[in-house]
Amino acid sequence: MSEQKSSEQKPAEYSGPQRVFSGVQPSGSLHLGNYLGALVKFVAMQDQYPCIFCVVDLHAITVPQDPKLLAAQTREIAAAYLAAGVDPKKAIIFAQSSVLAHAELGWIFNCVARMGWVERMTQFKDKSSGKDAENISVGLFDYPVLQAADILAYKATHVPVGEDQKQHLELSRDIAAKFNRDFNAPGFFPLPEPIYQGPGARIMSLKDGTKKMSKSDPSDASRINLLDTADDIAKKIKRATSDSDLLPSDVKGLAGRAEAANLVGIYAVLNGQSEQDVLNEFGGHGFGKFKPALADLAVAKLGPVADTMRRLMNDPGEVDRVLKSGGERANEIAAPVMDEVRKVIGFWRP
Ligand code: AQP
Repeated sequence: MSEQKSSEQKPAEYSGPQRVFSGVQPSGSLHLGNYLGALVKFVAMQDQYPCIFCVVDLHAITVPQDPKLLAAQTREIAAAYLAAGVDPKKAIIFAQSSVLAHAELGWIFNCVARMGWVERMTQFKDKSSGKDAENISVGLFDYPVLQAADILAYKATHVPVGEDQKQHLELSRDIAAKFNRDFNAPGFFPLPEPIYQGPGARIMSLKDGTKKMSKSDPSDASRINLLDTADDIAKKIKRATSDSDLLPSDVKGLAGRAEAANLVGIYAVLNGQSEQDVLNEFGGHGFGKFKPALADLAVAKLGPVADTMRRLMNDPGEVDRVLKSGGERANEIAAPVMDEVRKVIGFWRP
């Protein structure tokens, strides 16, 4: 793929400030994968970089959403950011549709990205497979191009995401590089670096250790939702697919045991340990001992997050204030970038 060679370029020529951008869709209940793959990482980054965390409602409408629920879903994601520990004094939290730059730059990038690049996105292929292809929105196909605009409207340099977003981030880099080249503007956009290393980057379904935990999985038993009760969490972990072997005492013994590896991985991330530490404690024991310990740990860690989310959702005033002020701050960063973009492209200006 010749164009994608640009993914290997380093943003060495870019001399602007380092900045983090990421987002979560208000398209359903957040789950443990979103929490460990994204939210926990956001909190870790807010002390290192200027951070912008978006609730990506323009992405959510690529599939039908109930207009009566969408604003509440947006508040719910913002509440999850706050409950997970994102501090609105440090990081900007806002709704994507409140900053027009996303849509405008998304259109411009539609004219930079190549059909072949977008057609290769495997997430679209997965999401559209088995569905009536004629009836899928153009937006669902185009989603990764808007994602590039989300990041680059702020000239963001780092993007904490789960591993499922790797290919989309490569596309963002390709679009940035092609824009810089096509408009003879070297270093105008940075080539954003994905940050998905580390524990929690890929949490798998509780029902199938080869599939990622996902909001859109029809089985609610496949995921732990952030707002699940303690009882729900315990039941889901008890019924999670496992095998009849004992846990190994060495991580190498998890090879070929996708479900066991996933449950041990979840325990390790929630407890801030390595998988080996977990096996030092539970190796040689069966799931009858391990699953209740995992359930207790998950309830202890997620319970306070869910309580804070419920409190914030019952008082939307606080979340609305955060989103409003975040939208204004985000716009202050994006507006001058868009002025420069229009100039670089050569649009008419008074
Ligand atoms: N299973 C996962 N493990 C680790 N990280 C994950 N993320 C999602 N699933 C996992 C990360 O969560 C962030 C927000 O994702 P999103 O809501 O914008 O959309 P998504 O990636 O499409 O999440 P879902 O749950 O899988 O939704 P559906 O089912 O609608 O596709 C991203 O950083 C993502 O990497």
